[in-house]
Order: sequence, then structure tokens, then C-alpha cells
Amino acid sequence: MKNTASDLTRISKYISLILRHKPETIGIELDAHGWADVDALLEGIGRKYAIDREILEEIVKTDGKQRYSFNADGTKIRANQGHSIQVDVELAVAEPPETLYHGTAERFSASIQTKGLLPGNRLYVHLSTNTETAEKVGKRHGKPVIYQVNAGQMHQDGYTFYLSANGVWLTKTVPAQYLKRI
Ligand code: HQG
Repeated sequence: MKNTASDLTRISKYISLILRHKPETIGIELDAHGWADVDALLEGIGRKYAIDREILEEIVKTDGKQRYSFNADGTKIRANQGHSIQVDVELAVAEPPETLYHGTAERFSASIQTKGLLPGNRLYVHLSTNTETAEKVGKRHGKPVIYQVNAGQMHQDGYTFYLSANGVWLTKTVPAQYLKRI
């Protein structure tokens, strides 16, 4: 039986859970750089969904946010960013644009205004280069609110920024003084 587009989305969400947060769900481990063995992943997912190498390759290739990468010989796979578990995906340190954006929900704004942006369960705070993306991210949590991040000033002040393989800007925290609600 062929997977429909919504089956593929469901499998992709399951892959995100495994590769970013809970590899133990299917009894596998990630290495220090976040890599999982492709055969072990296929076997583990196969207990729940119809999947083979070809389907996995299609999911990786068509993923809207390019969330996953294979290693050079295709034996391993990892998520490019978004982890809550301690892995080092060899993020590239990069000079950020002057302004970045973070979308969140209204109900978090009082806390953000005083504490700044904190990574929560994830390893980093996620930032985007445009307000459209920030708005979409914010909507996942409730009534969206967008913060403008003075990334240029943060960079000047010595904060480190990373650009993930799929174009997400990441930094450890954003103190409140660099934030402006727009
Ligand atoms: C909020 C998706 C209270 C923060 C997206 C966010 C993204 C605070 C929530 C990626 C806070 C954490 C990540 C503070 C931050 N007080 N709340 N001081 N500081 N928060 O899901 O950024 O589709 O862990 O604003 O596209 O929403 O999964 O982070 O609302 O890039 O690939 O705490 O996930 O990508 O929520 O989303 P999350 P996020 P994928």
C-alpha cells in the first residue's frame, strides 16, 4: 500500500521525535554528533509505519524545512537542528544579520519581557530572518507575537550565533535588552 502525503508527514514527525528528542522510543541511540544508523532507524520506524530506504529518502528530500541530513555514504542520518538532547551537530558559527525575529505566543510575553528568550527544552533559541516564519512559529503556541532581535548588537557584544544546515539561526539565549516587540 502506498503512503499518502499525510502518512509521510506523520512519519516525518515521528522521525523528528526520534532524531531530536527521544531515540529511545524505538530503542536506538544517537552518537555524539546526533547521527543515527539508517538501518536501525528504518527497522524501528517499520514497527509502526510502512517505510523503506526509498521512502525515507523521499521524506528527507521533500521535507519543507530540510530538517534532516544523511552522512556522505548514506549510512547515517541526523536532524539538522531542534534537538532537546545534548548532541553536537557541528553547527557553523556565523555572523548574524543586523536583525533576526522570534515568534512566540502572547501568553509567554510577560516572562520573555523580563527573562529574555530562553531555550526551554531545546539546546538553543530559534530565530528566523523574516517575520513570516516567526509568525508561523508563534502560531504553533497560541496568539502569535513577534520579537525583533538586535542580533548585530548581540554579536558585537560577544554573543555567538550559529546557522544550521537548514538555515535556522540559533543562539543560547537572548537577554531582554536586545528584544523589541513588534
Ligand atoms: C518560549 C519548529 C516563557 C519561546 C519551529 C517558545 C522552530 C519563553 C517556547 C522550532 C521564554 C519554546 C523551535 C521565557 C522563550 N519565558 N517562554 N523566558 N523564552 N520562550 O517549540 O522557537 O517544525 O521549543 O518563545 O519552526 O517555538 O519543529 O521553540 O514559544 O524553528 O522543525 O518557549 O520548532 O521547527 O517552544 O520552535 P519551542 P520554538 P520544526
